[in-house]
Amino acid sequence: MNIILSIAGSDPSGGAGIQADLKTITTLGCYGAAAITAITCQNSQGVSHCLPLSPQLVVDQVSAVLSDMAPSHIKIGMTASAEIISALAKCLDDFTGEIIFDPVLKASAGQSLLGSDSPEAMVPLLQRVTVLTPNIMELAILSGQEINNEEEAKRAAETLLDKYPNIKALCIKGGHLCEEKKEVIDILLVKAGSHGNLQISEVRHPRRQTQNSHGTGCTFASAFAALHAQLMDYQKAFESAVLYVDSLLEMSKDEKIGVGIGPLQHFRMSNFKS
Ligand code: PXL
Repeated sequence: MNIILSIAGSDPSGGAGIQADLKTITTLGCYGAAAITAITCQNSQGVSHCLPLSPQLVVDQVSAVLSDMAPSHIKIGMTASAEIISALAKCLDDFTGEIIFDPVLKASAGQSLLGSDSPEAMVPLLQRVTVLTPNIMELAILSGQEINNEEEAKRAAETLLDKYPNIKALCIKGGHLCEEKKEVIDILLVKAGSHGNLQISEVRHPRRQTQNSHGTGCTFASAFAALHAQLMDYQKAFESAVLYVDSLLEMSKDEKIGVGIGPLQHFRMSNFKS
């Protein structure tokens, strides 16, 4: 039995954040626990407010879970404030399992979800986590490098992997790269062996035409965590997580929930085989 703890913001419309994480973890056959960093008010049309919880309340939720059960993996999404990031980095110091960090900076509709204008606020967690799952915009901001193509994306990822020795694997979600192309390229970089040689691989898949894509980033990182807990291999977890999200986008495209960018329909995925 694999237990995954998600630490993320709440999306009351159920599309992103902790709600998407728990649906993903559940349909992939793991037990999901959840500690909330912030309450957002949002729906398929955008985020109207965001209230970060106090760092102590976030840490107390995490401690309540970790003192009672033993998650093998922790997935972190929206962190909401520089103070929550520092407090989380400190409270996860003794955790020895994998920590998958989706470094959420903005909602897809553009609102800041970091609560700080400076991506430097993320440094304490970047020093602590083992897997990073940025999209192209997050990768460009965190590395301080411009990204217009696949080669620049790999270079930016290498910069982060050099800078943060604890990060063992970095998944680049390529959906926002070359958006005019019919194909999406997702890239995995894994530090292999004691010298940290990099193994780089990619998965190419068709770009899905759909209005229902809210929560795709949260879902990918949670799927990676749940699949890695079972497969114990970065490459296999990456390939399977890409397939999970791609299948979910396809299966969610016809029915609309909400009037804006609709959510994914995780309940259609209970037969997914990794
Ligand atoms: O997908 C980024 C994200 C993460 N977490 C929460 C969100 C969003 C996007 O809206 O609301 C809570």
